[in-house]
Amino acid sequence: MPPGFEHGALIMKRALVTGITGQDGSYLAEFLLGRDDYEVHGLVRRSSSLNRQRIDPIIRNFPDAAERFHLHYADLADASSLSQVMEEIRPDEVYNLGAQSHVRVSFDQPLYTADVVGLGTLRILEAVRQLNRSKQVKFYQASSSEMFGSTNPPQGLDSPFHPRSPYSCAKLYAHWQTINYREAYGMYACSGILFNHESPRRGESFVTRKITLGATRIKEGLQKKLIMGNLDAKRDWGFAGDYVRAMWLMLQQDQPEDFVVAMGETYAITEFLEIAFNYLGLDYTDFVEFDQKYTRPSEVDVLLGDPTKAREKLGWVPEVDFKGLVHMMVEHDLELARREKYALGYQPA
Ligand code: NDP
Ligand code: GDR
Repeated sequence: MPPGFEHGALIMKRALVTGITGQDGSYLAEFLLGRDDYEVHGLVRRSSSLNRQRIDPIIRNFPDAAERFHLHYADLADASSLSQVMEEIRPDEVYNLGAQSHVRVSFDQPLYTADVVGLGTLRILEAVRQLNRSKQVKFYQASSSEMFGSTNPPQGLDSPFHPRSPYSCAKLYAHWQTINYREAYGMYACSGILFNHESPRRGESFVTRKITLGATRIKEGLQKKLIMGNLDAKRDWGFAGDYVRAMWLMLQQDQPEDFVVAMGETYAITEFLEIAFNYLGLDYTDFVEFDQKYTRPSEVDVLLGDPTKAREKLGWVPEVDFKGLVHMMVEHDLELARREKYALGYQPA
């Protein structure tokens, strides 16, 4: 009988995803629903207007979404809401992706960031521990390459941590809490240390999306300049759709372990700019200007991950390379810019 079947019937697993409205949450939900043997439950926060653009297509694209895709109100800042949802859903797998995830913003809101990213993880770990008394729940923590901060590249599982922002200090706290729950309570808990991953669904204020939105709007005559911060930083950038597969693979192993997920290549922001603008027949140096307000009090200069363990043990292979990622994002945002231009009354070419 194929795996996932018992007495001829498909056994459904229940996944609970915090941060389902974010970039990764939306890709992970699609990936799990695409497998047929998952019911996906996402946590959403109450806001004055709906913020579900990334997950709306799921409801359209999966005909059985009404049965297999469910949203629940809860907040990582509110322990009682987490316990309540955990009890109600009784998930098999929990993916903790919710966070105030903007590094620059964490300098403006350090306490809030520490609460949601650091204590929020502890709150959900506690809710999982309570449920673990009656069933085995597997837990995935979205840890970050930012935890390596100023550590010399390449950064891997044996590298020391040196966080450089309130965000990364909070992520490091959550990383160690995850490990401690595994060691103290025997919980199946994994920390995935993921390097930067991007997509057309990336938030508009992260550097890659800011570039592809800016370049395409400049191309269509909707914007004249692109104002940015430190262009010397280097990042190891991959495609978010590839990275959510690694999260799932981590929870399918015999033993819970931590993994670094990265492409193993690093590029300067100027290289991202060059590929994006060149694709549109433009030279970025004609349009990019500097503003101090986009810099950080302490910067992470170079990130370059070592994904050897993820490749060897999980069999994880990314499908989109750096150039393919930049082109995918530019093509998507060019279409958006064209639609914006058309809506403003320009005639389509
Ligand atoms: P996003 O910023 O796109 O999404 C963050 C999600 O967290 C949103 O759904 C947001 O909800 C939710 N959230 C924020 N605050 C709370 C709260 N108080 N309670 C419950 N949910 C909350 O992040 P990504 O998808 O890019 O990243 C996913 C996770 O992976 C994050 O934890 C991030 O820190 C981490 N990470 C990301 C990397 C990357 O390169 N993308 C790399 C390494 C780690 P809402 O829509 O309501 O704001
Ligand atoms: P990062 O991503 O801080 O690596 O965190 P971001 O895209 O914000 O910055 C990358 C680098 O670009 C420089 N930079 C700018 N950044 C932004 N946002 N806007 C600018 O105008 C700009 N100009 C230059 C930054 O200084 C930085 O060096 C992301 C988030 O997704 C985290 O949640 C995640 O944990 C890490 O990636 C891995």
